[in-house]
Amino acid sequence: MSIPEKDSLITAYRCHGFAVMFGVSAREIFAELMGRRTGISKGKGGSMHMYAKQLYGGEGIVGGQVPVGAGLGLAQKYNGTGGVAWTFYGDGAASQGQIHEAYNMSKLWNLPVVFICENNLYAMGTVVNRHSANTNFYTRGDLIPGVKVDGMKLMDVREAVKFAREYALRNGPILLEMITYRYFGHSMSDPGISYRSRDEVKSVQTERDPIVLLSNLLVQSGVKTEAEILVRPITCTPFNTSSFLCKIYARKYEIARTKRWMRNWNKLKPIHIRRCLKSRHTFT
Ligand SMILES: Cc1ncc(C[n+]2csc(CCOP(=O)(O)OP(=O)(O)O)c2C)c(N)n1
Ligand SMILES: [Mg+2]
Repeated sequence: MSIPEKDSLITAYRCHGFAVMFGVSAREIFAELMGRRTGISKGKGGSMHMYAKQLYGGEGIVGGQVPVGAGLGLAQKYNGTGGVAWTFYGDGAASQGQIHEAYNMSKLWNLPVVFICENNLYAMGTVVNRHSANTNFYTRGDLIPGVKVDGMKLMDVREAVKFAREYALRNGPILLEMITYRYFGHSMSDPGISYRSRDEVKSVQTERDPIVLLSNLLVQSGVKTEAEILVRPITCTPFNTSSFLCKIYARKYEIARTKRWMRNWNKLKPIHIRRCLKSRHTFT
């Protein structure tokens, strides 16, 4: 997946991965989680509110980001940037009125918006068929075409995203429903097993997990052998500088050691917080 610099993106509260993708360092993310002023939102946003250039959050109000996403699409079109606005929301948000208002205006003006419904089958303590009459979220955009994608298959996601971007630029909005799964409860107060069985979670983890599926694909297509795929223990420490990444860790660690906060950390096991490798444009 490759998202050009000019594209904008907005999502709900599960935004850490997007922050990394838009170049925020792991250190700024962790600092934000700890409420520190060195965090990406100066410690005032916390887990749900992370921003970067062209990343518009991180929004805690379920569904509230979707009309803003349509607005981002309007901005892209008005300014003639050639970019698209990626607008994410969950299955729990998909039946809100404001989502449908956003669909309507984006189709009326044919805005370059890719709506992505991350259907992980559960909202807050409830399963999709208890809150939605039509659980085929990709069909719910009225005149907006929708595609159902297996969100657990990396290559499927990649192709769908590529197609949707092209489509949105030429024709206006499109809706992707990514079928995925939530392993954990909704939040810390939800153990995640009162509305589903442990067996269900286990079976997805063993049969449909994206890492398992990608590994199988690599083996089946002869790109890697099973032995190469086997997970090896992480041997990278600041004192083992055998690889490129380890060299980066070591350099960051040496710089960090000169800082006062790090000296106070000496009692703790060293944790190496490196600037995450910028992943935008890394994959094509
Ligand atoms: C307007 C609004 N109503 C209720 C909540 C409380 N709430 C937080 S998350 C959530 C469920 C969202 O489910 P979904 O969109 O499927 O996202 P998921 O947690 O599965 O990623 C609810 C009801 C909220 N944050 N905002
Ligand atoms: Mg959900």
